[in-house]
Amino acid sequence: MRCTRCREEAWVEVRRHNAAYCGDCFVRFFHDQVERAIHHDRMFSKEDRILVAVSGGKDSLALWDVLLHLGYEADGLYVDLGIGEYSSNSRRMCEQFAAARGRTLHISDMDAMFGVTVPVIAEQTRRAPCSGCGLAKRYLFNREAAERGYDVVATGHNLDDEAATLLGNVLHWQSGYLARQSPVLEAEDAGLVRKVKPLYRLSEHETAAYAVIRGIEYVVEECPNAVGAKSILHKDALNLLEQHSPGTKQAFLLGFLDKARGAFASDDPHQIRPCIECEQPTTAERCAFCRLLAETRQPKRPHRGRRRRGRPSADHAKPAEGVPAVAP
Ligand code: Q46
Ligand code: ZN
Repeated sequence: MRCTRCREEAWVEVRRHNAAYCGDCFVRFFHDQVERAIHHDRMFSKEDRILVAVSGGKDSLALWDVLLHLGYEADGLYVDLGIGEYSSNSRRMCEQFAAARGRTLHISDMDAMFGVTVPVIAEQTRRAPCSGCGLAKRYLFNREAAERGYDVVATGHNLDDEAATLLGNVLHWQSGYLARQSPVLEAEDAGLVRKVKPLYRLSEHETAAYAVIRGIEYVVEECPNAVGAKSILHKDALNLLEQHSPGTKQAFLLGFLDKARGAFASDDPHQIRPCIECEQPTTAERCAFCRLLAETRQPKRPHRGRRRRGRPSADHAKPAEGVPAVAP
């Protein structure tokens, strides 16, 4: 197989574009796709300060790498969730990445800040770990970005993540989540920071190939709580369709964004006000994160085999989709 651009030996095939690239041309293709997303969706400009939510995984570190390469002003934020060895390994990867490039990495350590970790929240509240984890990440991404004066938070959601989330939301007709599924979530109210997903046009396979070609070291192990996540089943289903018909995932996602998303837009008036405890924006008196902390700190109730609540998301620095940046 030859590179579509320079006719050298091709390393990476991009079947949905009917193309294949050598290492150098693939990196160019990847950068072009990210630039295209940034401009097409007016995500940010060279003047903006960008905070990249990094998990130590391939997607978020690849994203940080591309943004720096393209000349954007991008720092990192790592949220230490306290999930044993997985958290310590992924934190180390982020620290190494930042140190090698001389960039700032902010760290939000849940244990140090609030005296709780994701396993403790799950244990005390009987929620599924990903439920508390997703809520904590959404809260901390916004709060850290707002307090540190960043204009935008960028997450490493890729085409596979977005298409799988869309499939899950369509299967259950989650109209509220469908309305909010977008590569850009505007900061509609004071205290909220814009959220963007510059990798939404690139597949998981492509971000992995980019990380390898660019020599980015990342954590390969998955979070132990990701086992059995519905999002993995949805990804498998879409991969099967993609195998038979390359371009299915992209057509599904981009078609939805272009033709269908508007149909779910709601004009529900919601009033945002500061949480009475932490002053972060919320639609309730006390924000969802403060309520979660209170629930966690209550004396433990006996476990009566109650079903765990909540749904998982696919990557540690990628909160479950469609859920408001600040839950009511
Ligand atoms: S880090 Fe957190 Fe993920 Fe682990 S606990 Fe679940 S949401 S799986 S993406
Ligand atoms: Zn609060």
